Amino acid sequence: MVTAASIGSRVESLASSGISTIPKEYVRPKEELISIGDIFEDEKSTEGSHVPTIDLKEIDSEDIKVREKCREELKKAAVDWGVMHLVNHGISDELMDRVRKAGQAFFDLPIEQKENYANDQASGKIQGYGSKLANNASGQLEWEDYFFHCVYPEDKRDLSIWPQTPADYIVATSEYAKELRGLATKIMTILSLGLGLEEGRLEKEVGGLEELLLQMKINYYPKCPQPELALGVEAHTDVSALTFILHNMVPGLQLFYEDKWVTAKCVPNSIVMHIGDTLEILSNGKYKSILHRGLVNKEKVRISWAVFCEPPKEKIILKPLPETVSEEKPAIFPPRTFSEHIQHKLFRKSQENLLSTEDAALKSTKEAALISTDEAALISTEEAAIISTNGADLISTKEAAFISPNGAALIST
Ligand SMILES: O=C(O)CCC(=O)C(=O)O
Ligand SMILES: [Fe+2]
Repeated sequence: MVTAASIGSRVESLASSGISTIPKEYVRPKEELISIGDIFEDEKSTEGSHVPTIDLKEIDSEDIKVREKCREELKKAAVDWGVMHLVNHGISDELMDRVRKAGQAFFDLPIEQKENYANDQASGKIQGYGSKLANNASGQLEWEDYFFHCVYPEDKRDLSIWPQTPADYIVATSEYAKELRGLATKIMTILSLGLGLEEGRLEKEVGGLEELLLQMKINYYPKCPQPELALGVEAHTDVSALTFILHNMVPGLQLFYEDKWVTAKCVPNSIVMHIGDTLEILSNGKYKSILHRGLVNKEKVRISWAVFCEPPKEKIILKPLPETVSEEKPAIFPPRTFSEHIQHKLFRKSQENLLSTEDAALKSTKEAALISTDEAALISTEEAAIISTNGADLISTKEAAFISPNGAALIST
């Protein structure tokens, strides 16, 4: 029988082994399968809601009216959706192409060569080439390999673990990260003003130029012989402040909006931007961190380049900013460090995995998705280890404090 273990840990090697059915570890639970369709068909559909496209061309226009209209649209998309396609964002098509070419060329290398860059989650080496490890009894896996590394600030990068091939990888990716950092500042300026705060406030609250970390995860989704049974990335919200995503124009991203999975269109030269949990918390829920997932397909390899902008893990207490809290709108998130926030999500997920299959069958997609967190799992393997050994302790000390009304609402619906 073909199992994930018998073929090695890379999804790419599994995909190229000629199998026509996927190992059971990749098959999603029954209740989730209902919502997985053909991503190419979904992307063509003109029905229903669509992820907003925000044109940033006039973001700094001299004409106040023009500028305000542009900023208002960005703010509205952050409030309604928490995700959008950014166009005219100021990063050149040429630079984005170089980043895509470089990442693609790395993944085009033979697997043995990529293994030289393998991460080692067990020893805490989280940067590098990897695949999800089964972290629960069900052994559930995702149909992707990835490359994960810190890309900004420059003094926090470890260039020794970056791909040496192709030659342009380091130059193009560094340049792109610098440009994204500038874009993140612009976006946070507008989101600050949108909350009635001084323009530099959100930037400062997430660590400023020195402490906000940009971590890149190149998601590589091989062709899948049974795409109707698998997910490339399971449903989750990003823990970041903001996430910026490039992709190779193959559809796959879906957003859970108004109780339905909505497929993101492939918008040329755009960057997909998510509001992550960090800004959702700071804004007291005004800006949304939307659930999303990645589908795979039979015909085309999909690659996406996600850059997570994250506050420092311990230095900052994340909680709704006082200006966003009032008698009518009490704080809906208890204070936590970024690290505690991640622990909490992983803890919830591990609790979920303890449920029996019948219980699991009763769960709604929403609820399952809330608990899952891909990026979080990557960021903190040490924390996952703590959770599995000290789970019981955490139940009493942390759980009560961390169930947000948002989470509670999702559980009860
Ligand atoms: O591949 C995508 O478009 C989304 C990936 C994602 O959600 C993630 O890496 O957090
Ligand atoms: Fe994500």
